[in-house]
Amino acid sequence: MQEKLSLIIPTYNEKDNIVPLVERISKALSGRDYEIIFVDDNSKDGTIEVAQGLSAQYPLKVFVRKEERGLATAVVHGIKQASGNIIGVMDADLQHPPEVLRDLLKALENGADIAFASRYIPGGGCPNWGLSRRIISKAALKLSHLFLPSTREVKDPLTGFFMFRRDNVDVGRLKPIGYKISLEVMLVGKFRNMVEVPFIFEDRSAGKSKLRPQQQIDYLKHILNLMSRTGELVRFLKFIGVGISGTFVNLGVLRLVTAYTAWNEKVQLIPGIEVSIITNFILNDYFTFADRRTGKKLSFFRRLFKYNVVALAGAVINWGVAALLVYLGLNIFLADFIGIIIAFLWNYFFSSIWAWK
Ligand SMILES: Nc1nc2c(ncn2[C@@H]2O[C@H](COP(=O)(O)OP(=O)(O)OP(=O)(O)O)[C@@H](O)[C@H]2O)c(=O)[nH]1
Ligand SMILES: [Mg+2]
Repeated sequence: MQEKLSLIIPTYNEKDNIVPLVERISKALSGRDYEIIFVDDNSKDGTIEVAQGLSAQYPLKVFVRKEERGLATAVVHGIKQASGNIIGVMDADLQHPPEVLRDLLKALENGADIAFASRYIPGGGCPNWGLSRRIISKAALKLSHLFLPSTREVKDPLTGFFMFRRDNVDVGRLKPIGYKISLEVMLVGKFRNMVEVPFIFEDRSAGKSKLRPQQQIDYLKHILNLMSRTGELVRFLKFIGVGISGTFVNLGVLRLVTAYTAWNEKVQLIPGIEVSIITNFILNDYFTFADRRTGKKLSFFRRLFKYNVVALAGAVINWGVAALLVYLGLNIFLADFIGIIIAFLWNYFFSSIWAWK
């Protein structure tokens, strides 16, 4: 039997988009069991009336929230009202072409339990974006890949256009902040088979963007919140703690070496660096990445070797960044501090994606 699709569409002042949107959805989904759920945050431009006016002709419901505002929480509200087992989420402004709904459905029918309409796989894209929006979007993507490792499997986990089976998500646990509902669903749900289908992010058909700088702050809060809920924040803090311990090991060994050898100073620095890399490795192996040690083919020595490569490259990066900034006129301590932060993020990222893959 065909599973019912509930398509959740958050709206805020989208009056002129509603009719073409519903017509295109209805064409794209003809012959299929579905409902459209609009969740509107009390628009004053007539969106609600236009949408309600279509409910006699199309399988469509309109929910109006008066107490709350926000894209992602509106979507959660809609999911709670849905009667279908397949949940789809899309924007109202026709930037998400309704025809792609068929590809998303096909992906679920072929065994995916969540399917993302992706801007960042071959065939997808956002050709009309300016440079600054491109950079912000890519930076946001890198942040999620860096700090929330389970998002790395997906090239565009921040898309607002996706579909999943409701049974895979405990809806009561969805507590998103801001805009990125796909990230919240992906990390709260239990998905084994995640698939992406390409789509071209079109120009807004009518109406105004609701994107505000506040959304970028909300995004950072959401990442931090998800890190804390998934245990990744604890992992990150452990990595910082281990890094600090390594600094003391490095200095302690340097003290011994300078006390007991008469080597050249450049050589005297080396044992402390290598010993601290090894103690950092052991602590990270048993402590920070304990959950990634078991069941993996990488032997202890392979992991140690890889971590060594990462940490030594990190040291070179620290030095290179600091030297460049000093060359550009920055104070040497500030330059070194920035070098340390960048090298630290490098170490964390490559430890996570390579040494303890
Ligand atoms: N219910 C509800 N919907 C919202 C809210 N903010 C935005 N939306 C809807 O969420 C969808 C995406 O918002 P947009 O403003 O288009 O965001 P965007 O696509 O990232 O930005 P543009 O490319 O400038 O359009 C649209 O359907 C909006 O109407 C809100 O606070 N509440
Ligand atoms: Mg939009």
